[in-house]
Amino acid sequence: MTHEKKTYNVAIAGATGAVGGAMLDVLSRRSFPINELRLLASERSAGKKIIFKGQELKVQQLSTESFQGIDIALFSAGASRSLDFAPAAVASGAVVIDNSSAYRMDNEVPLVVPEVNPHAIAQHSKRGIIANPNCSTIQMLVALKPILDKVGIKRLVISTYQAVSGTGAKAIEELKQQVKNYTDGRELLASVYPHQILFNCLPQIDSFLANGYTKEEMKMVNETRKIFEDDTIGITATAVRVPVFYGHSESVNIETRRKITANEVKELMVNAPGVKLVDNPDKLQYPLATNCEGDFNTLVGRIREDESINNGINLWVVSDNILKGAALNAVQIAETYIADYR
Ligand code: NAP
Ligand code: 12T
Repeated sequence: MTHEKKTYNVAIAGATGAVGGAMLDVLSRRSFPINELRLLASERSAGKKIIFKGQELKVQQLSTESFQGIDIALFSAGASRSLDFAPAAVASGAVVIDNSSAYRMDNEVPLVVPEVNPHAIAQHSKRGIIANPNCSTIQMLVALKPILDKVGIKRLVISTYQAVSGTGAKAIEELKQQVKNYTDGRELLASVYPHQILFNCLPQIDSFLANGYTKEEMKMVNETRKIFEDDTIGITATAVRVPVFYGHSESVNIETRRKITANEVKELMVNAPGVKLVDNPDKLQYPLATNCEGDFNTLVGRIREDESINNGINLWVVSDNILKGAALNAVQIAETYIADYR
């Protein structure tokens, strides 16, 4: 007798976007066990055809009726769509894996990086929703987890250098247009970002809060504490948009609770799940945004002891923000969910 492998009905809300497109790619590359795949987007894209594994699928308009028979709903259509439609997906019997910021800090919604806190997925039953963290948080925590486990973390000082693809398809287009207009000698137009992004570094990602930080910076503070289940870690961040298409880079300064050497950190990184150590200064090799595209791993390098304090380490962390920062992490959550909780 042959046993058929269990398969699932999967919906993608935001299937035509930068993240949604990557979700299709990741589901295919990882041979996720799909029975039916339902592609959802706005009215604008309804009827559009998308090829998945050689099969033509028609995009449907996202509505409260979209989720009949769906087991897993991957949301990547913006926070307001998650707030409007995730409850309907849950009511239809689906588990929602949400890429937006809508539910991340909800006490009844687990916030998960599978390499870091897969056990939190058990909390999915409270609201039927599992949240995917912010892209900058995810890649940082993949690198920090082995250090946390080995010597503890007291404080983090972070600066990010984030790609325009994090903002979505329109921002990728805006940087391309500015490159083209520059080479054609025409005026550069900015509409997605408040200032020209070409040849610039914008110290603003998402909107400003009353404390002078941006929402993106505070996501790194609050999401890290939630995922590490430790509200005592000191965290301060500056999030910067740079004219890079794909790949977020981060400078991470860590004050550890106990001493660890740079060599010991390198050894941890060699064995860390989801990490690729790229740290050969002699050969001018270090993590680069141009080398992370399409890679499921987070690249870690420039590992040094911070000589200004007793227990300090510096890292340079780079990952494909659309993959580990969004689509891959969401699909990994789905894989752990079906393996352990279904
Ligand atoms: P994008 O390229 O702009 O794509 C947006 C997607 O949402 C498109 O498929 C769009 O469909 C759909 N959409 C927009 N308005 C809609 C509506 N009223 N009803 C139904 N669908 C609608 O953006 P993206 O980069 O893929 O990001 C999408 C979302 O993912 C973001 O808003 C954010 O919440 C989340 N995200 C999370 C991370 C993270 O850090 N984990 C990173 C990036 C993005 P149309 O084609 O019909 O317009
Ligand atoms: N503003 O999902 O613009 O919280 O790069 C992700 C990326 C918000 C989020 C960005 C953003 C999120 C960005």
